[in-house]
Amino acid sequence: MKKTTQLRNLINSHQLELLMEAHNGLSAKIVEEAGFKGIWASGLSMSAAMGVRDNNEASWTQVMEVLEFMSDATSIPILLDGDTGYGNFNNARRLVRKLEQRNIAGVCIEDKQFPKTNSFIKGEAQPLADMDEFSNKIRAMKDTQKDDDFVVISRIEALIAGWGLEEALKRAEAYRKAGTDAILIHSKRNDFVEIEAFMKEWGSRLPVVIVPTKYFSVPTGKFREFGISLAIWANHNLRASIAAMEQITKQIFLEETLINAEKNVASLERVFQLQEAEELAQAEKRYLSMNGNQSNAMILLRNSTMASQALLGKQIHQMKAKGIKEVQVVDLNGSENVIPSLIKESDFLRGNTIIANGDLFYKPHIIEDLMNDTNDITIVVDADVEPGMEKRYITANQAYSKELWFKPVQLIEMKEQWTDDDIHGEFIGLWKVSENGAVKVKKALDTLSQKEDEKLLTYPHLFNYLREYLSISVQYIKGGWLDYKGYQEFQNNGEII
Ligand code: SPV
Ligand code: MG
Repeated sequence: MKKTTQLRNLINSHQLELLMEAHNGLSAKIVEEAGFKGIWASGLSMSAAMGVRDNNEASWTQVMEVLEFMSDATSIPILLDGDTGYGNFNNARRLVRKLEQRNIAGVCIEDKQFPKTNSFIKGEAQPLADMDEFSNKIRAMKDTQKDDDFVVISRIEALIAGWGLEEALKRAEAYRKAGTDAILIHSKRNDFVEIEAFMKEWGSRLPVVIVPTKYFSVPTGKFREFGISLAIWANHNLRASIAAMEQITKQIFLEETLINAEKNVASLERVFQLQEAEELAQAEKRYLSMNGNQSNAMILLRNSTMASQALLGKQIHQMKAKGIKEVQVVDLNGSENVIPSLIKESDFLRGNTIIANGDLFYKPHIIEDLMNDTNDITIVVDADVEPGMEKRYITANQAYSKELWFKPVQLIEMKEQWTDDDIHGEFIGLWKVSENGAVKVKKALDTLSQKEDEKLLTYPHLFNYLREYLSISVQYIKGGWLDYKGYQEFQNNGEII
């Protein structure tokens, strides 16, 4: 249902409805999630959140920017606190046009003069708008709206300014005649006396809206009893967030650590959830891999020394040059073991994903061949291998051969130790998964991490497990690459620039 229609239905529902304040996209989302049927875009709260006063210090276009975020973030209607309409009838009717374009369901304007002041600051001293001029402003707004359901509410400040009930009723009637959809009767008393008196006289000529900020102790049942249509909890998200921010800021300032603060803040997961990060992840799966050849890459960075950073830069550059659009660098924070990070970032494995150690430097054809490979899982193996330390040796169904380069080669086993007779090469820390391969790898990581401490898992664990039910193809190379140590040696000799 259109947002305008939703708001109109709330106002005409013949029962008390409740709006909750929001002042940005985030708070608007929270209001919708809680179950409220509508949002009050409070002038006080939006201005305070911007760090300025509720005196039209934020321009109406700045307010509009905030509203756009709020509206995009939610599907329930937003009623804008439009202050005085930001000028005369002409400004107010332009406001209506712009609000409709941004899918804002309605606006409430108050019969004060621009620039206004918040009603709870020296209310008596505030000049009211001329009643006839304000009525014409309402007419101009109603004449301008394109959508019949767009709501224009007139807020009467006569009680705030101390002009009394009679003036309030006179104005309400004038605004009704001008075509307003509802009357907001405002009071700064801490009881319900003024509103009660107004309601008794007003009856049900038009729906009535209230803002019980100052008479917060009046039970909601009383609003129902007197036939109020809409009550607005006008500033409580703003005030709650001020209290929360002050508390956490003070705590972190005094403690100079996050140790105790962590439990007092929303989790990062909650932040991502409110931002709907998962929706983007799903969309990426759909739209980023449309072209079967489009690859992404994940680089696992073990340390962040200068040499490592240089290699990383080279590798990213090379990948981008080969058309890999998305390169995700995962910092292992000095850990030698890549598996826990692979598990953590496994969402990134999605098809045509290249996984590379950060400390690699290789000839461009190596990555090109890997990108063009269509097998589910392919590992790059250097056939030029000698016994040595810290290597991932492999045994394949076929040794490297100049003549038999076209024959498919499959992994038999990956080993931590050299064995004399059957080593066919060394895995260089560069591999690729297809979409199907990505699913299998994720499953394997899941199963393995349930069986064993993930910190103890290594590439040999992963590949030897996978090859039991899936063939892992081997892309042989002969040299043409350097790791971190090799790179450093040459660099020290001034031979690589
Ligand atoms: C607002 O929320 O900005 C309002 C309501 O206008 S009040 O602050 O009660 O005037
Ligand atoms: Mg306001």
